[in-house]
Amino acid sequence: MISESEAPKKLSKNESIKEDSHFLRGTILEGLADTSTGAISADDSQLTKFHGTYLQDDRDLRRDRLKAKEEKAFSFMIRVRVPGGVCTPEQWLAIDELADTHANGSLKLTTRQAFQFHGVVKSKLQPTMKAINDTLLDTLAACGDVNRNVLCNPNPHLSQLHTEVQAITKGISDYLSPCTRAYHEIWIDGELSESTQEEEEPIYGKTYLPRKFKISVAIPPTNEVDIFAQDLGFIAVASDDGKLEGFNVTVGGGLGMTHNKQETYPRIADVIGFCTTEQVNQVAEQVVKIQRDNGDRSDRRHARLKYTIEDRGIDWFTGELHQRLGWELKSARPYEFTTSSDRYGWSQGHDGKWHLGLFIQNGYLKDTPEKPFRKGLNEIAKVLDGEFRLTPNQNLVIANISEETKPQIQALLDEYGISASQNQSGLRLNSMACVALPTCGLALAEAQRYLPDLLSDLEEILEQAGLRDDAISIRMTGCPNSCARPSLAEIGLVGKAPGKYNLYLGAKLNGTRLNKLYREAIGHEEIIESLRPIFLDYAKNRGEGEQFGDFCIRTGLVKATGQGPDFHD
Ligand code: SRM
Ligand code: SF4
Repeated sequence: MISESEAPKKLSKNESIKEDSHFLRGTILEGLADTSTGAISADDSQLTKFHGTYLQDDRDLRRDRLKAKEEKAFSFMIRVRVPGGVCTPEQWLAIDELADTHANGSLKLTTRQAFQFHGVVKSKLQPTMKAINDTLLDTLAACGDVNRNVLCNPNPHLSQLHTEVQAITKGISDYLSPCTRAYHEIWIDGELSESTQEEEEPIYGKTYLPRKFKISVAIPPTNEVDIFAQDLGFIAVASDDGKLEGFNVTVGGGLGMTHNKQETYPRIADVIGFCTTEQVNQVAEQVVKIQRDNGDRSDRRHARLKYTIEDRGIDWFTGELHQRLGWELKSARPYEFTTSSDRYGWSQGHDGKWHLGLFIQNGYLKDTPEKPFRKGLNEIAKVLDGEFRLTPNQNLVIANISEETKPQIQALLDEYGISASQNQSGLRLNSMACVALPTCGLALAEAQRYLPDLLSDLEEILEQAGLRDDAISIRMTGCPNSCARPSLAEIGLVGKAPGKYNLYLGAKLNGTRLNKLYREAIGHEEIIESLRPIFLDYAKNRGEGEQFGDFCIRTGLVKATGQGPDFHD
């Protein structure tokens, strides 16, 4: 008789949805054709994630709709995959136009260098997806239990290395893209193919991965991509003369957790070795396959690679990887990260081209009469001879601008008030907030709509303390899923209930140390009154060059945290 502990665990519902979906087709097309509702079926809404779109409803309108006995105000969020965040001016213009014609007039630059549209109604979903594909960007695997948008350092000008590494990033993204023809059939052709040719997913198989999978590629000394938050990471290693030699490999990072569930926690990735440039895709494939075969398919809260590694040990993981590769990773090479912040303002590259780092608050672009930034960026796209780069900090780099075009771009920045919007405190320049309300179905509290006001109040204290220009990172999310990576911010605020946040302190600005719980379920005034004495003390008593997160650890406000459940204490 099989004992209870040996009996195979019941698979989560999503596993049968995937299994029965005929490579992600489900009944999506029938659902789209049904005009009696603005929604699609629950099962299909799990499948559309793999296609890059989520069924949502406007949570601000829920109560009124319920009172009026109307169905929820359903619409779709669409996430556009942009490997390494690189987007041509033509693509920018097309995406920008779609925000007005097909969505709610806003554009969100996400923490994974992607675009999001919100408020796309069902009748416009298919035309929008098709129009996105016409731009040569796509949404396949932007969400779902597959490899997501691959991140890369957004500053192309820092060295020759950056161009090469961006190409490798795009290569990984393409290599791990799902092969299903369902995407093309549903969104481009509008009908399922009658072909009886057997379909295959050589890397993922029929049930794809147990859970989402995330990769980023970092180029030291900067860590904008938050490499230690990723399931799989590649840290570029260069020779003394700046030539790319290969990559240190990291595995098992991830930040999502659930309040009051000790068995869920953020985890910093382990560095497990070094591979050459040519070996990158092989390593990526085998890491994905280990997770495909060993990840927990019974409990989606325990299904990320970080838990597979915690449960079985990093030595098991590395051994399994070596066995599958048929060769061993070399020892990891030395590397150093100085910051995970973006760089702002103008800088000139090794080839004479100009690059401009722009602060976009929370990555949220929606024009108002006072801040017509989308319009301004649109006008810039019309004259730009380089490209846009979305950053993993929800900001924007306008890259590869020629000497001749630079004055024109500067004039447009001035005309549309974008230049003036760049004069911000060090805290704001290092802030991020996730979308949260009203669209995110999982939000417990506000984030994007609230952080700007909280920052204004905190800035008064910073001014008083003489800290206005100090780079201190602060990140807020509406729930502990951690979409703005709050556990890696020197000040992390995680929504617990409407108007209430857990306050975490003590991460390192370079993204190598998690923060730790300092106050629980506090509101606006308590957040301010908790931070006030710390800011004042920091201004007065910090050591030479000491960063805020390090100060919080040294002065014993919180203990430096290692991994796992320790985070909650
Ligand atoms: Fe996220 C779910 C938004 C980056 C961890 N995330 C969601 C959903 C789709 C809510 C849902 O499942 O219904 C959010 C949509 C909100 C909306 O209305 O648009 C959402 N996540 C975002 C974005 C847009 C935040 C932002 O404001 O920029 C980011 C989109 C990235 C992209 O372009 O692909 C975003 N999400 C992240 C990150 C950061 C990262 O990847 O570097 C994390 C933490 C890292 C990690 O995965 O460990 C993250 N999102 C989650 C989780 C928790 C996963 C877990 O392992 O526990 C969920 C919930 C889930 O998957 O069940 C989630
Ligand atoms: Fe939604 Fe939570 Fe992610 Fe914020 S952190 S976007 S509230 S899932």
